[in-house]
Order: sequence, then C-alpha cells, then structure tokens
Amino acid sequence: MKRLNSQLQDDGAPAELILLLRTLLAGCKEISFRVSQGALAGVLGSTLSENVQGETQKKLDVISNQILKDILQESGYVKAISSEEEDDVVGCHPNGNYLVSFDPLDGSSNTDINSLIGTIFSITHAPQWMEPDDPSAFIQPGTQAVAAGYVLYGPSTMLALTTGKGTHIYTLDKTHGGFLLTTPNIRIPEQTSEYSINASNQRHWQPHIQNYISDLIAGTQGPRKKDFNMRWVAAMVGDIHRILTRGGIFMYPYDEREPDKAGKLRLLYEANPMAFLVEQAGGTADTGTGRIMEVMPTDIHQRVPVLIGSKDEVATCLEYSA
Ligand code: FDP
Repeated sequence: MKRLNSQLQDDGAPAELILLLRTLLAGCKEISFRVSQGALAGVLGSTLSENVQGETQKKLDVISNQILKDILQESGYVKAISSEEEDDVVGCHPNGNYLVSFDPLDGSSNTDINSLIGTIFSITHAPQWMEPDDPSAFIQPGTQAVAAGYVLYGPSTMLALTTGKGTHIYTLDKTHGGFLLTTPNIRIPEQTSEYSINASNQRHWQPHIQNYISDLIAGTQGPRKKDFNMRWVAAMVGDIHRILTRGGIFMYPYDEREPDKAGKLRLLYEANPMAFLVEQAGGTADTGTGRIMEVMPTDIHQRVPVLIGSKDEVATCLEYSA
C-alpha cells in the first residue's frame, strides 16, 4: 500500500510542505492516542475556562491545541498559526514560510459520548513582509491554500488530504505508525438522497432554506418525487467524511437569531479546508451567496453559512434562493 510521503511526492508537493504536513500529522497521531485513551487518560470533561466563541472548552480541546501549537512552533516551517482555541494569532518562527489555521478538536462535545471528532487544518504561504504575530497575514481567501485536510478520530484514524491534486483518503496503520493510502482520488457522487442539518434550528432559517428542507421531507409526495434520508453526526468533520465517502448535502445555513453572525462554522479552520477537500473531490461548497473559498476573511474567527456536498443537490438547494 502506498504511503503518504510517496503520494505527496507524486502530487508534486514541495519538499518543505511535505515536511510540514508530516510534522502536523505527528501531532495528530498523538491526539489520536490521547483520544483513544478516553476516560483512562483522565482527559474527558469540561474545564472552567471558555474560548473566544464563548463555548465551554473540553480538556481534550486544550490538550490537542497545545500539542499542535508546540509541534508547529518548534518546526521552523511555520511563521504563525491561528486556532479555534486561541483568541489571537500565535507568532512562530520569523523565517517560517507557511501559515497554519486549525480547529484542534472539531465536534468536541462528542468526546463525552465516545463519538466522532477530528482535527481540521488549512495551510497557506506566509507573506514575506509580515511580522509573525500580524493577523492581517491570514486575510487571504481559501483559494490561496496550498494544502488542507482533516484527521478523523473514529473506530479507525483517517486522514483526508488535498494539495490541489485531488482528495486522497488515508488510514493510520497503528502497527507501523504511518498513514497508508486507502482511497486515492475520492469522488463525491453528483446526486444524493441524504441530507444533514440541525433541524432544531428550523424556525431560525431563512424562508428559502425552510422551503428546501420541507420539500426533502415531503419525499415522494412532494415536488422532488423521491424520499430523502437524514444523518447528523454533530461534528462537521464526521458529516463531511460521510459526504466524501458516499455523497450528501451538509448545511449550517445563515441563522436569523444573531444577524451579526453570518453562520455557526468558522471560515478559516472549518469551512475553507472542508470546501477545498470537497471541491477537489468533485463536490460544491457554497455560502448560499457564493463560493466559500472566494470569501475574503475580515477576522480570523469569522463565521460563514455553509452548504456543502453533492454537486447537483447543492445546485438544487441554491435554486430555492433565486
Ligand atoms: P462543536 O461545536 O461541537 O465543536 O465546530 C462547530 C461544531 O461542533 C461542528 O463540528 C458541528 O457540525 C456543529 O458545531 C454542531 O453544532 P450544533 O450542535 O450547535 O448544531
């Protein structure tokens, strides 16, 4: 079976980017081990501190963030990082050539129930003129990313990775400690009969999203004339993994509860990396008003609405707002 290094070389990834990815993934392997220890490692449960979005942190969030921050800071390849668990940009090496944005543990409320969680990341070039702690360096659209991926901590530990030459899926072989290529060039089916949305927010959705979901629920008796199934992992990383694997549409749409917040999910370390992976697998990633990867960020913790998945289904959803 092909190893990660060999696939990255075949995809023409620069040597330094390969070294950076291997460093980042060494951190993810440590997170994978900690996660698998669960309560035995004494790491489950909440701390009293709150992160910048006001959510209660789980101890594993803090531990995972520290692991990635330390390993990237020490690497020398990275000029700065932005993390869901850090209020501000964290400066690293002044001569580092890359910027890394990450959500160290997405879907962290799933830790309590031993369910799917994962690390999501995106890598761009670091502008040469910037100081390491200058947040404006991160004000780049997703189209500037040179690599993006996630590591899913489930029954097996899996990696989805793109450097712009397709999206490849790897599985961690715990016998030798490396990621092996298990699905090269994964393709998302263009059509689907599966959707994913937190339906408890229905009353807050805009009318066109309400109409779209009503038509999915109406199934064979409605205008779509086919039955749809619903799946919700409650961790974006798990829902997007399912979509890469067998198609579907995942939505966290604009929510009228808080008009200032454009959505729930964060652009830099959730929406953009998932959009890159999904587009490279033949799917679509839209905010409802345009391509996610073309959104120019205004802030490192910016939120965006998200409609991601099978090409034809996302297109159908978008027609409802026309
Ligand atoms: P979580 O807050 O548990 O980290 O990152 C946000 C996220 O998880 C996504 O992974 C997930 O899709 C979504 O929030 C679920 O949020 P709700 O339960 O509020 O719908």
